[in-house]
Amino acid sequence: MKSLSIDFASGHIFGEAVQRAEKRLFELANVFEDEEARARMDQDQIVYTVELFLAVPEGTEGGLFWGSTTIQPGRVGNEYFMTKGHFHAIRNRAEYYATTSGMGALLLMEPLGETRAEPMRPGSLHYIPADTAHRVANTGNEPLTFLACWPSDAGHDYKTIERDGFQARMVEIDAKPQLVQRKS
Ligand code: PAN
Ligand code: ZN
Repeated sequence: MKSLSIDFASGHIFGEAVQRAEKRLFELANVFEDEEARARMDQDQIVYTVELFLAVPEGTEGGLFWGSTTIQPGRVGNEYFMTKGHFHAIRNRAEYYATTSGMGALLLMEPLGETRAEPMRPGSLHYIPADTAHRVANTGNEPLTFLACWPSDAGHDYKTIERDGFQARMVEIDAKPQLVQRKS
């Protein structure tokens, strides 16, 4: 196998085969509650970066993928910068997240919408069960980096979240991160 390495201090992964993708504000329309606030911000601003090692072709049964995500500190209105979030396309595929630096919250949503948050801090390890949508918010003042490992056939269903959103959002209230449930 070609060289592949992790710097555990920073959480970044390195190697010829590592792919990199950036998500900028213009790609996150309608992700945050305050869409007008997002539209007024610098659209080229990077919200998060993903480093990916796909050991086998996507969709292969029985393999594992490895990733590292860094979310910049920031907010859209009072809502923290966060990932788009997704269910896995094959719903019964689980995943691990492990935080290397920064502070954040892992939002976990069950199929009927029940949403909880697990605090993320350096060293925290998170098991994302099957059938659970997942999204991470950076609730701190520095970049938040976490590692991820998931099955190579899991796939990503972003459409369900684009349509329905999460039932709860991580927002800053009285200078503190709080999980606010949607009024239904
Ligand atoms: C992660 C995520 C990564 C970016 O590798 O894909 O953190 O978040 P979004 O995919 O929601 O934009 C993962 O959960 N893979 O399955
Ligand atoms: Zn995932």
